Amino acid sequence: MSLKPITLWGHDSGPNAWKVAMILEELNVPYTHKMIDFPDMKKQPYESINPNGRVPAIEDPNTGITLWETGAIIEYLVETYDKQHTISFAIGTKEYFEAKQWMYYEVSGQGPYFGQAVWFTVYHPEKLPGVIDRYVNEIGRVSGVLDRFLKDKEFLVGGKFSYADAAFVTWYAVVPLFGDKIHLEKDFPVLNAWLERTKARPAIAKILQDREAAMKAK
Ligand SMILES: N[C@@H](CCC(=O)N[C@@H](CS)C(=O)NCC(=O)O)C(=O)O
Repeated sequence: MSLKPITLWGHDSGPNAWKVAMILEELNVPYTHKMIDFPDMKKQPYESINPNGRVPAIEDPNTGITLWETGAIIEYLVETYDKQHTISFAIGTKEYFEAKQWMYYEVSGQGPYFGQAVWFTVYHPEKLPGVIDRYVNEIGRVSGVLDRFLKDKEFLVGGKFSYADAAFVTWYAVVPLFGDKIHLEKDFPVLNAWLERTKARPAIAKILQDREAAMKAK
């Protein structure tokens, strides 16, 4: 069956929509990645696609479904378009639930902490060292969890690459902003090797290149 392209609403530098692009690319599902600036997300017509005024959101002409929130979108994409379970797991299996566990950890435990660490380090008008420390320390804590769990494992779930691994990649690109405070290679070598393994996949590497090109074009 030939699929019509899914519209993916994203932002050139924001990490979240690029996670969705990785999944679409991995699954070979056609899509059009439309960029929207932060102020325009909080106005019509975009607000009728995502009332939360953020990206990502998708509009899927094949099913008539519009969705927002990265985790919900990724679950939808794999359950709709990965019937062969190339990057996901059969419904109801142990691995199916474990992959969800890691993705929920990513959307609630990685994204918000990494995002606030960036906000308070780079954008917040006052420098609040206690707040910066709190969020940067959380990056260390979350990274420690992954580093310990991945010891002797190639990927997070079921011994194969899955959407759960892909979900963590883009937020790690912010780590250089914190200078000496976080050294992935030195402090979290297992995590670092897993990120490199994941980033070496052709679909993931392509999206990271697309993101760089979109940021440069801005
Ligand atoms: N929980 C949301 C977070 C979405 C989010 O914060 N996206 C950022 C870009 S990566 C955004 O749209 N920011 C706009 C803003 O903060 O005004 C999700 O995972 O989809």
